[in-house]
Amino acid sequence: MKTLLIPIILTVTSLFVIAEEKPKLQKIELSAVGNPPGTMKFAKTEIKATTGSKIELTFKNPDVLQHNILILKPGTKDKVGALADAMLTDPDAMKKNYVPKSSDIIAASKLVNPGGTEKIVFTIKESGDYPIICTFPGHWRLMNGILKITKSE
Ligand SMILES: [Cu+2]
Repeated sequence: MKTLLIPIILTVTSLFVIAEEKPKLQKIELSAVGNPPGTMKFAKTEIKATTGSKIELTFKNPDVLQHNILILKPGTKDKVGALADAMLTDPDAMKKNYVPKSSDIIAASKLVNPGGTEKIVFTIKESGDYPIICTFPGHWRLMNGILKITKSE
């Protein structure tokens, strides 16, 4: 009897753990400024999420220009921005969606056409201020913001 009970207890316990750890999806949103056209800014300078569970960021582009959206490691905005500027001389830049190659990039969208929407999904483990930039040539200095990550409860 005792040998039968142990597997049953283990099964019940593991089911409970699965239910507990089922990650919730954090849905957040950010738009480019569409009015006035060509402003080259995000509609908010700061958006928020927490550590641990998946973040689904919806990026909307109501502007007349193409834009993308990148999430960077804290403190790397200028560094990745400089790499974006350097892409002006890269004949494949368009094919790469103007996303430079860098280990400081946590997530990046495709180039989003006027009126378009893109979703990026990523997870962040540590709290901090994560820069958000558009790396279309010349945009990042104006088109930037912060994803503020705090510890999940
Ligand atoms: Cu842009």
